[in-house]
Amino acid sequence: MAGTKRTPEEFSIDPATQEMLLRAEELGLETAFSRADAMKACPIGSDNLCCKNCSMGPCRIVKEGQTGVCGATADTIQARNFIRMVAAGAAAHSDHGRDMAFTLKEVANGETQGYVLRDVAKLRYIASKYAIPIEGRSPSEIANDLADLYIAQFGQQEGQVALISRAPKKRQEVWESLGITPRGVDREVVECLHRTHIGDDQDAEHILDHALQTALADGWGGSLIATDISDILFGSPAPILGEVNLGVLSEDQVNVVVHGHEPTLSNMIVAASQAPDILEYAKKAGAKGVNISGICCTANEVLMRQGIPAAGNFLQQELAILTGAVEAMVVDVQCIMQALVGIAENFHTEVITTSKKVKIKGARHIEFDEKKALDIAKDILRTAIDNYKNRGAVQIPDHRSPLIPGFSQEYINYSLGGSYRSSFRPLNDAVMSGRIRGLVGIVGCNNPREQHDYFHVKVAEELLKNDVLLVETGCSSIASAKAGLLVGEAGLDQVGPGLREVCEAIGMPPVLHMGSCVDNSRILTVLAQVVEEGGLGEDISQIPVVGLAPEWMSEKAISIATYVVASGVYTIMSGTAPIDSNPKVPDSMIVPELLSAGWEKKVGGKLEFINDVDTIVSKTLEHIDKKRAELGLPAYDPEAFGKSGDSRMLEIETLPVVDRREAIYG
Ligand code: NFS
Repeated sequence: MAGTKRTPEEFSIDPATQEMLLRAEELGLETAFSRADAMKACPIGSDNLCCKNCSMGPCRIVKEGQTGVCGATADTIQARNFIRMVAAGAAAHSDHGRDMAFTLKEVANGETQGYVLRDVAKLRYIASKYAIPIEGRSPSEIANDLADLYIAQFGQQEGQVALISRAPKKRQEVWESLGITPRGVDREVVECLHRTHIGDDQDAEHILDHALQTALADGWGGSLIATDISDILFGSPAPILGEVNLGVLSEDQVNVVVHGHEPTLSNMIVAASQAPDILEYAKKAGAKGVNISGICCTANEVLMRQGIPAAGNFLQQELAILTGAVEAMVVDVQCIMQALVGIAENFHTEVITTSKKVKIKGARHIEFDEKKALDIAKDILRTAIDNYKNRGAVQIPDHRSPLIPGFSQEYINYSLGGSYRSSFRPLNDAVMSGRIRGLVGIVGCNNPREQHDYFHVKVAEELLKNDVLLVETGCSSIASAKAGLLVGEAGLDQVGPGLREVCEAIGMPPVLHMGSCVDNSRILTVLAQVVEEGGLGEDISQIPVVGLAPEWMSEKAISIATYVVASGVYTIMSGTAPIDSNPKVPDSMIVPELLSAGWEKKVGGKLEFINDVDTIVSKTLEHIDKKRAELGLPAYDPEAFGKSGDSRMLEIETLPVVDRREAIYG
């Protein structure tokens, strides 16, 4: 593909994206899509067969028997490069979690402006998991203790990350027996960098063991901390009606797009946008109001809690600016393209950086501080409103889709059993009976080297037809939402008969939106609860479940995939494999083998890179059926279902009244 020029339809399946790509072409502007065509990927780097960890190189391994100057073999180089990706991804998620923990501490001590402990029930529940006393204590006292415990997880040197105790017992034993139970989040990341320095760990398998340990510190550590605290501060998500795609931008309001990952700033901007003084200020500027929307995982954070519309996923960040309708794009950390500033120069859009950790040359910096959160959020909004008068020509694609996000573990538990008997029993039963064939999580990014959204949507559609219940997060969930799969009734005509019955009985869409990328930790705790509920084995590795990251591009995605595998789940990524075999370098076969068969033997989950929708779907279903058989569950049979639920009722209603009784009772 590289070097060739694709059409807008080849770039993306999303009509709003196609329209904006045409506009970019008319205006002669570059986007990540066109840059991906122009930038031929380095073939040695694609296989990860180069090493620049010291200055004796950089070394490139292109033929049999060749090593780096230090003697490093292809497999050592590939394993080192892989684990460095895990370290960077785990660091990004976990540093986000650390900031959340510090915010919790400040909120507990009354040092912030505008934040409250919104979900006290979750605070008490989480605190009780670690034996933090809760009876007779104020929420602030409990939150203070929980914040201290969570902050301590980062610098902990020995023992195990406390949140590991939330994994099934059997899983913990697997980690213990392999010596990969994470000790402290920072320690594992630092050790990755130490081991991969010149002259350290030079055994691919041994290096990759530590990749598992580090990723576990992310999934069952940093990311889970971020999710827990976001819920405590901003509320555990519950279903809410939302909308996605660039059509959510407004023609006659000030558009502020929040982009990045941390919910602390975006939630405050949402709150500030509703303040009377800000509305007044916007009206004086000639606008009808302030319209907040999100891009990337920040979008998911405010969408699932407050119903704030999402303007798009990762590859739509530049396109939002191309509409000419965005007064300010407010960014914090992660997945923010430097190209935003360049494209914004052609419009009136202000790109505003807000994190202490992230500045972009040419962007305005308004640093966020939780202690003055509301004041700063208002400052940012006033800057955007002041910019409204500079708006030029506007072209907002008329595409927006409804969705129902907000399926947290707490909500799924409640929806399945009600307030008094909340439980996962109906879910486990549905899997055991075969109404639901299995569970699949589809997560992760977009990648302009692939057709935008195509893999996410196509794989989802195929699995739904096969009665697979989907949980999604991040850019994947936004892709599915744009395709109409995240609404209850509308999505159901596309799903298999058994899954349809379950969705109708419970009143849920066939694709459950679980949040942002750090919320992949919710998928882990959901799987732990499935095990705890009983009937589907004693360990996550026994559940008929598969993890997919169809359009991945970031190091965070590699960390996620690794902790999902380490938790016992078969995981498939597609697009570019970060570690690939070169037939001319036999040693380059070793690491892909270690990640798949090697890890399966150790942890019960394996990581594979497959670049074809049909193969992804068939391997996913094959794995689910294999796990069903191992559990002694009935083989999946779509013929067995579809004779109850709403479709059956509709059929019965067409019968003469006298025949209905017989139809129902036989
Ligand atoms: Ni996660 Fe990918 Fe970024 Fe979110 Fe989207 S690109 S690894 S899904 S926004 S983090």
